[in-house]
Amino acid sequence: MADKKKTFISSSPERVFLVGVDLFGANHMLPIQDSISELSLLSKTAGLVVVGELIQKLNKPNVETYIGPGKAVELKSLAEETNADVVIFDDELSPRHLRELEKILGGNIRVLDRTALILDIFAQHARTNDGKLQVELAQYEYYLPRLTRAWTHLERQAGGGGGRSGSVGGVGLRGPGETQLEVDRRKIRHRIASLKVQIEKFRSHRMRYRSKRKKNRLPIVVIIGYTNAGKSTLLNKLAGANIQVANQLFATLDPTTRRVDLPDGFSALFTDTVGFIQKLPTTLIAAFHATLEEIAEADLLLHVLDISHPNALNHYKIVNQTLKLIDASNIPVITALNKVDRLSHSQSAIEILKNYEKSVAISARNEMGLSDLLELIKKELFESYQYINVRLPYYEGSLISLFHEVGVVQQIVHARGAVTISGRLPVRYLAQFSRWRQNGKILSSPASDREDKS
Ligand SMILES: Nc1nc2c(ncn2[C@@H]2O[C@H](COP(=O)(O)OP(=O)(O)OP(=O)(O)O)[C@@H](O)[C@H]2O)c(=O)[nH]1
Ligand SMILES: [Mg+2]
Repeated sequence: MADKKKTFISSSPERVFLVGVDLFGANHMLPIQDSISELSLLSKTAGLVVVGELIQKLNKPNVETYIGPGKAVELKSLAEETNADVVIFDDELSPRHLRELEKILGGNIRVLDRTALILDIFAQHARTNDGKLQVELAQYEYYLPRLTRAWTHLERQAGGGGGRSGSVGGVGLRGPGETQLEVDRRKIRHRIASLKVQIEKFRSHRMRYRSKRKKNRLPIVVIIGYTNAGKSTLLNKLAGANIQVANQLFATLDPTTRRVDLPDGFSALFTDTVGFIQKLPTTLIAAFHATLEEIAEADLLLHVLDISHPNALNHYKIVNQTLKLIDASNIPVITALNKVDRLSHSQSAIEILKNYEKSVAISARNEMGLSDLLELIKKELFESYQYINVRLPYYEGSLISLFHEVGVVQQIVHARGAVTISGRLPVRYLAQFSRWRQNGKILSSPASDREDKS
């Protein structure tokens, strides 16, 4: 494969002009101004400079130009006045919208939408080979129907280097490099097919790893939440992990799993995942197979919410909505209300807690509330465990190992061809052991017998 990703050192960051539409009657998850502020943060995360914004109230989007045609002309002059290289719309634009808008804006200003911007950030932040392949696939699938537009960009760049910054790999153009986009649709489809095969290989590898993990039977807690809520910070603190933390959107793309010790000798596997955001197209969510698979396997979801964010309640709803979209709303959830260190005294965490079911107030950064959180997680995961004392003959080897796999062993005594185990088991396994149950405590073993304490 020819050099797929070029590195571009641009002399100055690209300048972007943001456009939002306040659609009448639409079910907005965030007020339009907040949605634009988020788009502005996304732009900064992508390394861009925001030079202006425009919001239009509309009953419905214009079929050709999304905003009204008159507004589009106004946008052109505003973008030119502010020396913008790129105009970014807060909503996903159809290929037709993109074509028409580019016609109006002329050859020097590119038009992108929120999805393309997020894809660009993903392309910059993907670390693992698997993650990179998934982002590349999502980019091709997004750009395939918009290929004419990509062509015009590339032609322009080939003929003397893009916008003012001269950066050929500007926002929305990172990832699949020129060589990939210069080929025809057939070749791109071919690449998509080959990416899918490679991604499938990673997937089956993960499945094998997972079934091994399953055999290990440690419960799985998946950390989810809005982007920038503090998910990675929390896992770093709980497990001494070393995941990159940043005051950026989508700092994490690839799941990381670590073992975390819970109170009373229990433990579980915790996985950090990609954050959610409003207006995230389902096609983009679908690109995150690895994260989705993790979520589907979870025994418990740990929803991290930045309670100090002015839109916290909206973020909470958006995450729950996304869980529904990906069919994960039946998995039990605990909410960690994070960043309480940033709350002012007037915002009593106790008052806020009342709004959320099964929640704990924490500060991941300052390690506040973490033991309460772990206690709640332990309860949620293990409350169905019951104390049992069994005497298993050695020929019941598979039951002996099952106890170790699924239970929490407190004491083991080997004596006279049998092993006596006391400890806790998930209720659903009790029946298998009932035949070997004994009452009372383990008798102290004769001196000749080996004794293991675990
Ligand atoms: N004040 C305060 N800041 C926090 C706390 N926890 C995390 N942060 C900050 O919030 C920002 C985001 O933290 P991350 O852990 O990267 O958040 P994330 O949810 O993993 O974000 P993405 O991976 O981008 O979705 C960083 O600047 C953290 O230092 C907290 O308890 N208090
Ligand atoms: Mg993260």
